[in-house]
Amino acid sequence: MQLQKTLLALCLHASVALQARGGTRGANALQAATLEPPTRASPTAPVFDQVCKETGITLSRFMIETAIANPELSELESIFSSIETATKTISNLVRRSSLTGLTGYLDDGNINIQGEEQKKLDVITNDVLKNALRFTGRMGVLASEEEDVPVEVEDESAARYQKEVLVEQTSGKYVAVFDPLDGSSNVDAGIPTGTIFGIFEDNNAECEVVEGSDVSDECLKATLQAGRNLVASGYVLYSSATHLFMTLGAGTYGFTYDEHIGEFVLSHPDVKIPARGKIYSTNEANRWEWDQPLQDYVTAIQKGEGESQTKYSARYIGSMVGDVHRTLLYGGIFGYAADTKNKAGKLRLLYEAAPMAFLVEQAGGIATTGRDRIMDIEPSNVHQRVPCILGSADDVNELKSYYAKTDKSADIYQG
Ligand code: FDP
Repeated sequence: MQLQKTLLALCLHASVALQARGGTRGANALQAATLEPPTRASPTAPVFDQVCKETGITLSRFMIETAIANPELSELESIFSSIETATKTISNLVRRSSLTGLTGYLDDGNINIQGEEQKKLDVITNDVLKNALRFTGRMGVLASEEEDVPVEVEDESAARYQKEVLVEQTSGKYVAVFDPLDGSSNVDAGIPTGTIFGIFEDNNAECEVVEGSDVSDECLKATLQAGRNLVASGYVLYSSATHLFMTLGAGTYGFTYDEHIGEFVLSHPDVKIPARGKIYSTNEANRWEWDQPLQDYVTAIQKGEGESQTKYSARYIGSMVGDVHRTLLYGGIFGYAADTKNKAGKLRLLYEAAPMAFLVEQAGGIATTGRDRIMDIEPSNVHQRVPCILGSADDVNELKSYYAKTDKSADIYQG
């Protein structure tokens, strides 16, 4: 009894302390976070009036409170629980890969449709995430970077059997899109990698899977949605710590994996990207093949001749989750632009650019092709690529002003 009283006192004390340093800003901060006009009403924020010092606010508690405040979102609780389990497993697999023989490429040299050789970890992490999601019973459709199943693309007959939509027939009302191990070309060198995910509502009642037959057009329609329809998105970064950053459309929240209690704990409430940074992050080896406005912008910030009159530094990991994570926390601009060799850039719209755009916008940033908002692009192909430039609002707007001075017809990307 005495012990219970002491624990309760500790928890109540911790609650006050967290609020006093502004750690959990609660409903108002959550609701004020949306910059772009939302396509659906923002969820009501979870409120944490008591926080236990010993555990903090776990992701499970965050989702339980979210479901209490928004009963229509209650199914997301089990989806996040499955993402949590899968990404803890992936974090462990990545950390131990040099000891367990999981480095390198598949022995049979599997090449995916985009001409990339698949790593052992690409395949295993895909299975982990796919299985975790499919058994929630909440999923109608899953689309992953790593799946080899027919998908319909624009150029009908020849390109029909490309790859990578896995359709599960369940009663679920959600569609998940994901890249299980983004940046995996780096993984054997101990460089940060990550999982990116997005959740849409399955708004197509006609999507029905017939075993042994192709993916139906209705199921593809359920998958091919613009980013503005996302209900949730996030990433998990596997680095010096494992971080899970997510949004449900009312602010961006960051959790850090606490290995001592085996839980993701809220560490970055209501993340706000600085309005301007002084870091640019891009693969500059492509510079001579970029659009002229982008070349001119980068030259200006390198010389300290941009709007802020500050000389910028370059930081590029070459692993999107790590580069976006740093940009969210420190500010600045990250991008993979179109170049004359890759006319739509490299990043995939559905499971890389759009989920990251949602998260960045919810933190007060911007994500663009240079001209158009990433969230408004309607995908026509599951594996469609898109130029993606995102980050601090002032930095991205400055870049956009260079494009605005020129005619779109001169752009490499004509999407
Ligand atoms: P990776 O090929 O290692 O999976 O989209 C994949 C990605 O990594 C991103 O994570 C990263 O931002 C980009 O490619 C890096 O491409 P470059 O090597 O061409 O810079």
